[in-house]
Parts: sequence; structure tokens; C-alpha cells
Amino acid sequence: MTETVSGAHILCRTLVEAGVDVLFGYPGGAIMPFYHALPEYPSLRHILVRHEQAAAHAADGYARASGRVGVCVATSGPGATNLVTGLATAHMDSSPVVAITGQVSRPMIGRDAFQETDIVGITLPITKQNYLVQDAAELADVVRDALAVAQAGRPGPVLIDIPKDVQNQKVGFVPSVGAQHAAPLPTASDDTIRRAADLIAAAKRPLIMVGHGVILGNAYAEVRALAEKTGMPVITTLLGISAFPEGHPLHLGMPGMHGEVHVNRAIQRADLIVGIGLRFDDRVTGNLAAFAPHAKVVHIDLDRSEIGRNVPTAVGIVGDARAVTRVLVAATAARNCDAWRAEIDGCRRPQDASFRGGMSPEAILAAIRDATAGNCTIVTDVGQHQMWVAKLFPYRRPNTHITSGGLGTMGFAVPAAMGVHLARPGEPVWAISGDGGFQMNMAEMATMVQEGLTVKLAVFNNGYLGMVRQWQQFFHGKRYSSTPIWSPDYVKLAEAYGIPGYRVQDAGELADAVGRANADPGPALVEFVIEQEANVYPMIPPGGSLSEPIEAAV
Ligand SMILES: Cc1ncc(C[n+]2csc(CCOP(=O)(O)OP(=O)(O)O)c2C)c(N)n1
Repeated sequence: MTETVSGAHILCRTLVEAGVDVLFGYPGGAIMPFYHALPEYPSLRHILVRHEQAAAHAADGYARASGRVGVCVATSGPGATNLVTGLATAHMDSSPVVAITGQVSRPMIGRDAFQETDIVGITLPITKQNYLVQDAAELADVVRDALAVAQAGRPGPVLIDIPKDVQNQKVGFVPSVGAQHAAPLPTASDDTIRRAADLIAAAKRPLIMVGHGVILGNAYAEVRALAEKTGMPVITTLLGISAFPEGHPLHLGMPGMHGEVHVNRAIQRADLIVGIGLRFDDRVTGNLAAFAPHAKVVHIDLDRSEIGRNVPTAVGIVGDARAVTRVLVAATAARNCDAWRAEIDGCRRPQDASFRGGMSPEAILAAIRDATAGNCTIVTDVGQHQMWVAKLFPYRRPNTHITSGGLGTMGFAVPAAMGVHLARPGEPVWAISGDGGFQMNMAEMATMVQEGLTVKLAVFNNGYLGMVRQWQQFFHGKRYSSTPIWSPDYVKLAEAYGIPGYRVQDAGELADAVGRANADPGPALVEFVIEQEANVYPMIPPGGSLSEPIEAAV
């Protein structure tokens, strides 16, 4: 049955139809018709953020934690441009986000109208697809298409720009009859699977490397089955963390720039790498010319363009991580890699020997693990703390580590954690930031209070933009140019927002403060005052080979 409704109502109805239940946004002139319609759709919960960047990150966090599309909304001009960092972050990490922006009315487009920005042009390289809707009659199809595109195949962000007069335009609307069906994912040929299985059978030093694709594709059980059937040790990239049980005897850890020595050594000695759902980016490979010099690579990825893009591939398999790995497990003969594992174990180093004393990241993270019984989701920002968390937190459940891996966006953790909370209500969510990144989006504490979002905030306060200071120490003769950073009194700040704040300066206070913050019914903040000039070890210098780490002096 056709009804005559405005573009704004069509937008709301198609979102409701698709099962969207939360939007993160900020109103303004060009998106007002949408905000006028919104209260008539109570199933669309709107979270009013304090900056549109936070809306995009929160939608991204929601998407990563729920596996569904995250939606953010902004007005034209500055509202839309404030989304850009969040969309680029989602694009780099393959996160299904749909951004809806208001645009100036059609007759004003191209006239440098007030708050006019070509957001479609700006976001072209950082979206999977984007649309400028010129007629409300197309809007329903555009929204349905956008939601499908964001999730189809390798997920990513999509932007819909809707001129204000299109939001007000009244046209016929036909509600959708039934859900859309996703396009079938590509399947691997028998021949490529057989060649991969033959390589696994013949290898003396094989490894599995898993990335975000294993989490996005829900391939945990299949990857574990492949590892357990063959004995191949498993390496998890930064975005692959929590795709494989942390404490599993076959788990080696994280590779690359801050990867453990034994992990990078294993890569450099390996004769076969089976990469599943990762893109072999430069933070993982270091100097490509020197990466895994003895290894043949089997690369399984949903995105055909990733195969052979960074590393030469012996066997490329385009397909869904779960489906392909399942077939590969069946085609692979059982074996073990005991001698190889013993060789790798011989290269193990004690964790992060440079960070001594009570308030080590290990101790802080152990306190968070204990307070949450290990069942929380950790969302990290970018910097030293991010690497410590990646290396040290004992993840127990799949997809419980969320971070900005590809773009490395400071300011991500706090707003993304709000999205995670809404995707997983009732589960503890800890946003862990440095004192730099926290100050980028700390205004979202107000959002948490106004919207009742229970996010726990951890600030690793070292008085520096720590990771940059570390680079200055190693590569710029200790010239700490613009890296010392002043912080407000975080406890008072939290109190000003009406939330409890705790400062921990001594390891003896950890359990109590973290436990109390975790048990508080709403948001809470814990500041950890940590050693100022601690470093993340080991480190491969930028552009260096994985064989040449800088290690902590012992
Ligand atoms: C938006 C943004 N700006 C700049 C950088 C460059 N950068 C990477 S790590 C870092 C320092 C982070 O400092 P802090 O948040 O205090 O964390 P720490 O390294 O001390 O744990 C900077 C400035 C970035 N990644 N993102």
C-alpha cells in the first residue's frame, strides 16, 4: 500500500524496517526535518553526542561489537566534516557504519551556501559507497541499499547525503516486504584448497596468522580446528586479537612493530604462513623486502584486491574466512608441529622487562581482568597503552578487544566504548586511553551521563604523548618536542560530570579502585598514574626488518 510521506519519515521508516535501534548524532539546520520526524519513532534511540566525531566512532564501536550496522547522523557542513575521521577509521578497519548527513536544499547546492560542503566528494575515498539523494522517491531504496552495502562482503562505511528539501519532499512510500537477502559470498575452488592443504602437509615451520576477517566472519571455531588438527602455531594481528584464545598452547601473540620477539622470529623462520582475514599491513610486516624470507604464503581473504597486494602469495583463496577455513580443515591431514613449537618457545622473552615496579600495565590490566571476571570488552585508544593492552590483556571471549588498528585514531576509545555498551548492555566495557587521547574526546562523559551509558574509563597518565615521546627518545635524540602534556585533575573532572573518579598511584590501591569503579552502577573513571618514560618493548624501527628489534636493556 502506498502512503504519501516526507523524505524524513521515509528515512525513519526504512531505518526501523531494517531493525536499526540506535543512532548516534547531533542536529543542525540541514538535518532538522529528520530530527522533527524522529520522536515519532520511539524504537529509534538517539544518542546525542558532544561532537560528531564521537557519533561516528560510537556507531563504529556498536557495529564491531554487535556485527550489525552502526548508524550516525550529522548536519551539513561542519557536522558532516566532523564525521570524517570516524568514517576513515571505520573504512580502514572494515566496520559497517552508515552515516546520514543533512545537505543544503537542492537549489542551493553549488552556491557556497551557508554550511554547504561537498561531503560526498570529501568522503569518496573513505567510504565503500556514498549517495547524494536528489529525490525523496529514491530515498527508501537508497537507505536499504546503503545498509546492505555496508555489511556485504568486506564491510565498510557508507554515507547518505540528503538535502533538506528532499527531507521535506512528500512522495509515495511503499513499506518493504521482507528482509533483503545478502549476496552469496565467493567460495573457494577445490584446486586452491588442495594446494593449500598440500603446502600445510609439506611445511616444516608453518604458522597461521589471523586478522580482523576472522572476527568479522565469525570463524573462531574453524581457525581453532585448523590449528588443533595441524599443530600450527597461531599469531593474532592487532585487529585479530581475541579471534583465538589468548591462553591456548598454540597461541603465540602479536606480530610486527611491537610484536613479541618470539613471534617475529617465528615469522622470519617460517616456511609457510597461512594468513586468514588479514591484509599484511606495514605495521605487521615491517620492511616488506625482508619479511618472512623463507615462507610461502597462503592468503585467505574475502577481498580479492588484498590477495598479493602486500606479500607475494603462493595460493590465494578469495572467500569468507569461516567457509574457507572449514573446507581447509576437512582437506588437511592431521599432523603436529612439536619440534617447531619448541624452537619458537626457545625465543620467548619475559614480558616487557622495562616496566618494573608496582604500577605496571600488567598489574593494571590484571586488576581490570579480576574485577570483571575476565568477561569485559576492552576498547583502546592509540599509543603505548594500546600496545600494552594488546600484548598483555588475557582475552577470554571472541571479539572483546576493539581498537583503531588501521587509521590509529586517538580519541577513538571513549566514544567507541559507548557504542560497545549499547551493543552489549549489561556487560562491562572498559575504555582504556592515554592522557593525550582521552583529552581528545573526554567531553563524551557528558553523553554517558545524559544517556545513562555505563562505560568505565581508564586513563593511563604518563604526562606525555607517550608513543611519540618514545619515538623521539629512540630516533630523535631524546628531543621531547611538544610531547609533554598537561592534564586536568581527572578525579575532579569526573566529579564535575557527576561520575565517580579514582586516582591510583600505587599498585596496592589497584584492586580496590578498579573494583569500585567496575561495581559503580554508571560510568566511572580511573586514572592510573604510571611511570613517565616507560617504553613499549620490543620495537621494530619504522621500515626495519622483523629480524632487528630494539629490545629492553636487561
Ligand atoms: C588523532 C591522532 N593524532 C595524532 C596521532 C599520533 N600519535 C600516535 S600515538 C600518540 C601519542 C598518544 O599519547 P597518549 O594518548 O597519551 O597515549 P600513550 O602513548 O602515552 O599511551 C600520538 C600523538 C594519532 N595517532 N591520532
